[in-house]
Amino acid sequence: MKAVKTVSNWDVEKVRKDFPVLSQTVNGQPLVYLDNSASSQVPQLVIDRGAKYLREEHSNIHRGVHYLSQHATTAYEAAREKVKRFINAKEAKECIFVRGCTEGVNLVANSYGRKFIGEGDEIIVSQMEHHSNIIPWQQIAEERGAKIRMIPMNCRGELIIDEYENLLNERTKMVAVSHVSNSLGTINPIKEMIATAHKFGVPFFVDAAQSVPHFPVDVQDLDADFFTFSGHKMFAPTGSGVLYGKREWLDKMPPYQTGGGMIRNVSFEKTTFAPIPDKFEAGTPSIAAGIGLGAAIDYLNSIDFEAAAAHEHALLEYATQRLSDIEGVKIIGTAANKASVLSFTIENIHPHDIGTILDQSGIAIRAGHHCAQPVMQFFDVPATARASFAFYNTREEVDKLADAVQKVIEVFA
Ligand code: C6P
Repeated sequence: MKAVKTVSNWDVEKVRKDFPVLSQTVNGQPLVYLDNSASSQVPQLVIDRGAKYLREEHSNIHRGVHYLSQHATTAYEAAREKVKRFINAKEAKECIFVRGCTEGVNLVANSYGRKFIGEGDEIIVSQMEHHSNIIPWQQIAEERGAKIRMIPMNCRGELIIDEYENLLNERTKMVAVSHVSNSLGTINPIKEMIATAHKFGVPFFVDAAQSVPHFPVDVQDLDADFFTFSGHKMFAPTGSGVLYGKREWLDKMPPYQTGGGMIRNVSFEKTTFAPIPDKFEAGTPSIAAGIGLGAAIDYLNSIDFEAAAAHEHALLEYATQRLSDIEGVKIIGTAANKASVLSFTIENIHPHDIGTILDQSGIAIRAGHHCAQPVMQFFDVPATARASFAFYNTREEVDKLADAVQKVIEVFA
């Protein structure tokens, strides 16, 4: 067996203690949580921050003159500042709070799309996108008389960059691509792809749902025009997420949803809108979740995120090797540059059966099409089993996964 490196400056046992859920047993076995791409777990610091808000600060924000409202507003806006620093946005106002990545894509597809996309225009997406980064573009394309163009991938699950360059032209109005594929784990060369789109004057939308939890990002360095991610995949509560957009775009875009909190002046003759970020944050937001997202960023700032990423990468390599050594297992997605995700199939065994049997050993993986049916069609499989790692996973857990996969094969034999 080839030697797979471990990361010496990462104390995984210490980090695991920060995540209370990891110490429980499931079906009589210690929980092995390998479904981090669906939702990651939440550290005690984030749980405590949410509880403090509910216990001591709960009230509506941006509206009240009273103590609690001002306190909650300050905490919520402090979370926005943390987001700004975490992704290195130029201004906190460029960071719009959304429910999650899906809402981020829908916001831009609808708002940008209604203003800037017209008859005969083209929107480029890739073959490995999550449905959330396909359907909103498809819908707006249909409404505006535009076309969707698709960047194909090769059999390793890597985008064919020459084909991408050939798709760009004067009709292209947006390129929308994931930073990391949720079904294959491929890390796309997003910085280079953005630079290419910009040569054609085309804005670039990054679906960062699967990158932000796994390695540091910098939206200014990437020069992304839009960049969205979900809190619940990065150690924060559900209902939190961020859409980053360059001010030059956000200022020009119309509101996506309308209602309270996003106006400057309303009369029956005419309504004018507040500047960003309020223009895109109609109604009462998920205040506790937003503050929780800020706490998750505090947590990530308190650990050595570079060492965490290196540990996770070493785990992915080790798991790839362990599973590749098992006869009958096929890895789906073998790109040279990958993060977190190990998708696989076992000859003649449905992924749902794999997932159910692994669950009996306390191992949580995801089985299905992962909301990426075009990827399944490309690899000609109905579904895959997917183990996805976070920095709190261990080599022992990978061993348990490999042993359980071997057992699945034996059960079906
Ligand atoms: N992927 C997975 O198990 P939401 O649901 O809005 O938080 O995120 C949507 C989304 C968008 N893009 C990518 C690349 C994603 O991975 C996801 C969510 C989960 O893979 C649930 S399907």
